[in-house]
Amino acid sequence: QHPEDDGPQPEKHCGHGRGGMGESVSRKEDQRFITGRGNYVDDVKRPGMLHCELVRSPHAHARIEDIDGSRAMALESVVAVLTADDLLEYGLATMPTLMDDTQDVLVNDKVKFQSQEVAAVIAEDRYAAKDGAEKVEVEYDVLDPVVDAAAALEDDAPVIRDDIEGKEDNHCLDWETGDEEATADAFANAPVTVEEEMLYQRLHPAPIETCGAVGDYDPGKDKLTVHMTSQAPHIHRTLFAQVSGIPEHKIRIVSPDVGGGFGNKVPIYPGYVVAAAASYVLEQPVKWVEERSENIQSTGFARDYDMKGEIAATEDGEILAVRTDVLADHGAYNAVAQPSKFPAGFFNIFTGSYDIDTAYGSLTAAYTNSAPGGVAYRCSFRVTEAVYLIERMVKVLADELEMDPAEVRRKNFIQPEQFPYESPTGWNYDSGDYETALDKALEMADYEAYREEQRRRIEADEKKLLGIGISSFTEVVGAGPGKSCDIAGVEMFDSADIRVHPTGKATVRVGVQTQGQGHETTFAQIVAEELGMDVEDITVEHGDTDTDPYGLGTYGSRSTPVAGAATAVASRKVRDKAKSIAANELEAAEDDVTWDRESGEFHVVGAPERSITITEIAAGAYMNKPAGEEPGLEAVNYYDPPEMTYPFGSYVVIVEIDRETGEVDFEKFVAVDDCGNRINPMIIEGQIHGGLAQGIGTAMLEHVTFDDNGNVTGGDFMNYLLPTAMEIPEFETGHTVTPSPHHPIGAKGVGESPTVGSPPAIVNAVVDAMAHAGVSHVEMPMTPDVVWETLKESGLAQ
Ligand code: MCN
Ligand code: CUN
Repeated sequence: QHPEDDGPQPEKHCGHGRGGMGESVSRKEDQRFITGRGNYVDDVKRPGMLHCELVRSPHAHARIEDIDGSRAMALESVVAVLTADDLLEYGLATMPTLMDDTQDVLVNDKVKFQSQEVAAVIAEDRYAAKDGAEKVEVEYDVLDPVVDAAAALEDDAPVIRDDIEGKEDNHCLDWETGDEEATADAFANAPVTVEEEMLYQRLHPAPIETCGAVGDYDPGKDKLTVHMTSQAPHIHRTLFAQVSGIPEHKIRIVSPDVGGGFGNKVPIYPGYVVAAAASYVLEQPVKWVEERSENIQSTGFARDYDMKGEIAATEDGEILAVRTDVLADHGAYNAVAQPSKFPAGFFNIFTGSYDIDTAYGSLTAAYTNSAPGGVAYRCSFRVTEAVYLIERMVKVLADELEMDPAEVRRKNFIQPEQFPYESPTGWNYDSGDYETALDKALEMADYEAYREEQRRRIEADEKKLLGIGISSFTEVVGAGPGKSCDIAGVEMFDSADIRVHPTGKATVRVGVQTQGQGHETTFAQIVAEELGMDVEDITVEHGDTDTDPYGLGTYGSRSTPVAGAATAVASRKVRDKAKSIAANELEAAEDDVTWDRESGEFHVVGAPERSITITEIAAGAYMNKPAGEEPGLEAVNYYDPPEMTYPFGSYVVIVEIDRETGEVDFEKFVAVDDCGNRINPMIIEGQIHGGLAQGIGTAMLEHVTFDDNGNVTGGDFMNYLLPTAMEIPEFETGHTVTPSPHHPIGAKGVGESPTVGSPPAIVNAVVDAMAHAGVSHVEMPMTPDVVWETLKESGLAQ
């Protein structure tokens, strides 16, 4: 922290008018987005650019007997047909996944999931490439597939990973956390225990822009430039260099505008490698952009955790212990996109917002004949699953004890004075005030009145049931610290480089990569706050490994916690240097000059009228620097966070269920979030709205499904249902502010909170509507037919 101040208190004096912290500055990037001037990978065009189309397997499990590209090559515009053999020559037939597994770039021997990449056709235009791909003849020896994790672990299941030496089953990994024995003791002695099984179904992040790349090798400079849809360009370049053997400084990765990532653009996909390799070999630019169904069927899926939850408690609702056991489907390769040391992500925080003495979690993961996945989808690495588990279980406990679920939560919350709080699985929560957030949400939702109305409807046997669901979640975002979080060994720090130009305008470069979160605005706001500059005078750049400082990218809501901190620290370094120049300009001793955050000026102690802004002294750094001072006004910071940040919130969802149709209507949707000090309330609100919409999609609609032959039956937008404006109710948002004590500007991340927090609130609401008839759980997605079945089984259907 800067010695001169304690950081901004934006909620106290937000809006000093320069666009600093706490101001709802309009998004700078929207000018180009809403006028059609965004620049996405598919907008990248190069002279002589070729196009790549991937040939994909129609089978989920099959040995490749032969690939014949001659009919494709016979097409006039087809330039090349590539198979694993061609890539083998360059050592690129396989690539490492983010979890130390090895995935085929193009299938060498055996197809392991439907739509896996088998061959690539390079042609002069996209249509020719597609025609060519249709003409590639692949002979398959079809094998029995297994697409269900439990079935995959049975003794007679076909072995998927026979490429791994000595592998004779589909077991992928085991993982555990907490104290098994102490937890078993607690359960054995507890007056009350409850148990529920729940599936967090397979989802797909489904960003509007699918994945793509343009490989552009320049033989003149011996440099490979790859424009690609990447949430993490720097680490992708390092991995490219390691795999291809091309020196890292000879590779430039540019992530231009990204049309939504949601975790889908963290892994490296075969298409990227093929486009880059083809361009290198052919010495011509090569573009690959996948279609919608290719995106859903072959790129990283999310979730697919089959969970058993258990709570041990006292008669009056004090939680004594939590236990969970998970069966995870990892698909055909272990390619989960999580920090290397966390095979189950941050699932460890399944004790949630509650002060619980003992906990134990265990997990078994299996390989199946489905796309590799377990990518984080707006979830900070399995926190969504953890929150779903604990928030559902608290409701199960409340119903068992016939207690108000709000009361059970209040009874068990970690109290504000307990922070920093160490959870029974060893995680250090930085700060929180859970009860205040819950009370606020309950008040906004008019909770007591709805409880009253709910009772009335049950007594009157009305056609429409009312259900009230609560979720009081705790998130964990902002990976690092580097010592515990890394990708392929590279520690999870992040960075900012701030340069103030002679005319007092600034360029900021950051190591993270926006995909729609508004970084060009909010990072400029941090600098505006710290340097007293106008936000309009600051440009933020990212996504170019040639010019930006190294960073680990944007996922796990880490941009604000990590790169945001780097930006604040770099700003303060600039301010420190500016101070000596200010003293020089003000003709005062440096010790007599102080910084005033409110006015954004340096002034002479005791003579506030003698003041100067950083904009005004910038020229001095280049034209009139004090003796002995280095010229220029620039600073870089690489920030390794001491801890993660723990944003939280309470959501209250009120639904109406039609007993004649099973249709669920949202009557009210209240979201109270706390992400510490807020940079841009409007952008936060946008993040919350988007994430709640995804939470509704999760709870009500979305599911990637398979048939027995391994065909993806939910692999396009006809079958994989995303919520539209029609399904989304009005959201009522509120907030509380509990700053992070270890973050330079007291901010926590927020991008994933709404998706993490909302599904259990929605399911709790639907269950709550039917709880009086003995319903304890409804599986997601809660489509009308699922709800209808539940109504029938519980005798509530009309
Ligand atoms: N913010 C703020 N004050 C805070 C915290 C955040 O003003 N105290 C602002 C930030 O400055 C930033 C935005 O809110 O502009 C989100 O910040 P943060 O929580 O740090 O999250 P990231 O920027 O790291 O974004 C990642 C997160 C993730 S992991 C997914 S997935 C997701 C999400 O953001 N994908 C998105 N939101 C998305 N929004 C869009 N439009 N597109 C995606 O792909
Ligand atoms: Cu959890 S999805 Mo986001 O980390 O890219």
